[in-house]
Amino acid sequence: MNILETKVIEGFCRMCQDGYDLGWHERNGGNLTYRMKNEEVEEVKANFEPKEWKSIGTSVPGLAGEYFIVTGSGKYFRNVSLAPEKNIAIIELDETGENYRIVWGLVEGGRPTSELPSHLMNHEVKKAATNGMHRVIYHCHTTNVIALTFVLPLTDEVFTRELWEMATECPVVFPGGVGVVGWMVPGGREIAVATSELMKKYDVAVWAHHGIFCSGEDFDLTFGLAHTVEKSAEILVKVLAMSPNKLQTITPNNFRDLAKDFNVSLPEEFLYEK
Ligand code: 2HA
Ligand code: ZN
Repeated sequence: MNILETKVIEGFCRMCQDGYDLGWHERNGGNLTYRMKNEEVEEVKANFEPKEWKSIGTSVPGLAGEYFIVTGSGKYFRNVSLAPEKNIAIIELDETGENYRIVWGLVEGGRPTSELPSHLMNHEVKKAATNGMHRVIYHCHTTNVIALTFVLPLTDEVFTRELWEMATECPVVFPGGVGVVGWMVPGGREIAVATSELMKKYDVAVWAHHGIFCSGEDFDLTFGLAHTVEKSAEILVKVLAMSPNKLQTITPNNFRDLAKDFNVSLPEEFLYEK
């Protein structure tokens, strides 16, 4: 089986291209990881050439023995579709969940994304929280969400409520809301711990002055989630640019009516009176 023609590698590459096309991946910005299904590993295993084990930099015992497709550190999303084997890799985790090795890809050298600790800690939390359903973690530099982190208070309540108000489908797409991490140094364990803590509750975490992290079951749902959040942020940026005050909006009671009809539960903590 040509590994580049498998559905899962094609889906991974298409998501990288879509994110690049929307302007969320300048230079080497952003990263994507996917926790593979057993049958997907079996399908491509004949292509594996394991390299040496390396430390992850954190411990994810809940992911022991799992395989992930990952973007490469310093690689550009705009190049992924053109040459997947040079820009992405498949990695295997050992039985302790403390080490990984590259088994395919990054043929011209390199290592997995600089945000590997954040990605894997988020995967561990989401695998446990969703009974194994969530498989995708996506980090992108969404322009309008980043812009909002300079003018809105950095709280889960304000970001969730303001984004919900900007488009009726938002509370249906992310009924759990979004979490917010204040500015932190990227790439390390500290930001990974803070993000994975938020991921216990949310499928979206905003990194102030940096971007977002999203979690989901598959490429469509996870990309769609990031797209919906960023679209909503874009509307809010336009509204705020026109006027500091809204003349009318979706009210807390409108949200409660929506929740009933669409059969979602919207936490009351986000439906505060302003
Ligand atoms: O350059 O986006 O957060 C990759 C990143 C780091
Ligand atoms: Zn980033």
